[in-house]
This record gives sequence, structure tokens and C-alpha cells, in this order.
Amino acid sequence: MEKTFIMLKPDAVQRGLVGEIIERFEKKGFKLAGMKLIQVDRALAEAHYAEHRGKGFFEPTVTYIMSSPVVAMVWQGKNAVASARQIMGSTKPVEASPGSIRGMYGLDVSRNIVHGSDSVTSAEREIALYFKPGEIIDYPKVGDEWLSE
Ligand code: YYY
Ligand code: MG
Repeated sequence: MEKTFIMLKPDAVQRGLVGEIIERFEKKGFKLAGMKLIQVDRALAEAHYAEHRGKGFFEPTVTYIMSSPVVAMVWQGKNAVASARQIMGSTKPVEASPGSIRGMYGLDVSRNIVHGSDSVTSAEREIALYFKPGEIIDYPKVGDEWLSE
């Protein structure tokens, strides 16, 4: 089943939005496959945003995700990558649909609350950056049979 990497950024933790955001993914039907609170160091932050190196927002974005702990998670389920991006909303909160996480709680692109992988390939890369293989857990969950045919 498809997996995606979701990170609750420092502002989500500081603003007390962790529980509410987790609830959105849980209630959608995704299964939690990995989760930890971590302090991101510079090497990890730069690896995470490597595709944006050289852009003006690279250094501020790296500094921001190092500024306070984050919650790193792996969520699993049908179309997990695309569906999570929809739940999160567009990168710029002003363009995010009002019911999305960024649309509901964000004001500015530089503090947009949540990260989610943009493709299955990115998800595999990001999961490997943040988690050891043994930290991703595959388990049967009550109710799985009610989520799809
Ligand atoms: O994948 P997503 O987080 O939606 O956006 P990206 O285009 O990958 O940019 C990563 C991250 O960088 C974004 O979440 C906030 C920050 N950022 C920014 O501060 N200003 C921009 N103009 C673009 C991105
Ligand atoms: Mg991105």
C-alpha cells in the first residue's frame, strides 16, 4: 500500500495543532506506519530540501525546520501521496482551499504548518531520510476491510 512522508513543522508543534492534524489523516482512513518527535539538524534539513538548493527560500526554510522539534510521520493507504497533498492544501496558504490544513491554519508560505511528499519517489526518499527500516511498522488494523473493496 502506498506510503507518504508527512512532517508537522515547528509551527504546528508550537501552535498546538499536532493532535488535530493527526486526526485529519486518521479519519481519512490512512494507517499510521511510523511516527517520532525529532529535532532536525542542518544536514537533515538540507537533505530534505535538497531540490530547492540555490533558491531564495532555501536557507530560511532550512533554518525554520531546524528551529524547534517536528513530528515526522509515515501514513499509508490508497493514493496516500496525492490524498495527503489534498488534505494539506497548496503550498501558499492564500491559495489553499479553505478546508485544507494550510487553508484553515496558515497565513504565509514560510510558515505553512505541514510537509507532505509530492510523489511516490519523493516519499521513498524522504521516509529513508527520517526513518530506519525497522521504524516503519506494517500491521493489520481493525476496519481496513471497510475502507476499500
Ligand atoms: O511541497 P511544498 O511544501 O508544498 O512546497 P515546495 O515548493 O516543495 O517548497 C518547500 C517549502 O519551501 C514550502 O513548504 C515552504 C517553502 N517555500 C517558501 O518559503 N517560499 C516559496 N516561494 C516556496 C516555498
Ligand atoms: Mg515540496
